[in-house]
Amino acid sequence: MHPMLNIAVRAARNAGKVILQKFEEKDKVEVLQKGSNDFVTNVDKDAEAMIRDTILKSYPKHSIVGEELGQQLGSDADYLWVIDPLDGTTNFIKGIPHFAVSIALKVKGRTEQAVVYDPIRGELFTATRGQGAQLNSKRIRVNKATDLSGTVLATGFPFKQKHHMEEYMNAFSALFVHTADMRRAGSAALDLAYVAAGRVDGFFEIGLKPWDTAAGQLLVKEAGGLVTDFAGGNNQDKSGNIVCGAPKLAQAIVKELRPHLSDALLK
Ligand code: 2AM
Ligand code: CA
Ligand code: CA
Ligand code: CA
Repeated sequence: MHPMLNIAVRAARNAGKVILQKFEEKDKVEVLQKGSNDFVTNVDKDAEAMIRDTILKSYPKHSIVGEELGQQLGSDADYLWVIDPLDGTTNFIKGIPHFAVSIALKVKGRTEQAVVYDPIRGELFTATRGQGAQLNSKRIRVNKATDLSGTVLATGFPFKQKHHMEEYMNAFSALFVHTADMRRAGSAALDLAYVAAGRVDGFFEIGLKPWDTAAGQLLVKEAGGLVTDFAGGNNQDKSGNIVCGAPKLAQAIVKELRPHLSDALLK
């Protein structure tokens, strides 16, 4: 295992311990509200601090950006760790055991290492660019679906962008009729990891942040999948609008969604 992936794994497991401990003693979780449906807890922050400490202990010059504690530029800006300490906070708060730690390392802007860790199930998804993706050290691959029939797709609702709800629902309906079923599990990082592992065939969501998808995108690509935006382009990092699956399936998803989406989402 690459030494930097090894550190990412250590950081994810350390954060997972913090999260699990608090999940079991729920009364120690303080819920703070960032927006009308945007929650954060002391656990998100503690887990992010744990990840930062673990990374900086080994790589004190590296830079880090995370959802809760913002960006911390080290003297080496070529190495940027992109972290979501707790992806699926709403599930965590409600007591739904489905959330993850997501850690990616970008070197000069390109993602080289990725970890998505589900502490409840003890499932560790890892990838190094060019070396494939693994679940608990076993090679994983996307399902080789070529069209929508029989597929199960994961998605997320545009809870923060309610102005996009109507077009999302129209696009959803157009796609849904061609699939076997859809899932909305509440952790984008795990949705991507599940695509990589072939547990769902594809995934799409609008308005995600870099820390939601940085690690998951590498997992999907290293598992043989295609990651794209809603126009079939490559702007998903900037727009946060993301579609993925086996290459032909991702294209089939784009083809169904695209006619129902406004220009603002087609990037
Ligand atoms: P978070 O838990 O780290 O905030 C799922 O759609 C994605 O959106 C998750 O990655 C989740 O990340 C984020 N999210 C933020 N607020 C949400 C909400 N109210 N409901 C569901 N997901 C939310
Ligand atoms: Ca959040
Ligand atoms: Ca997230
Ligand atoms: Ca989060």
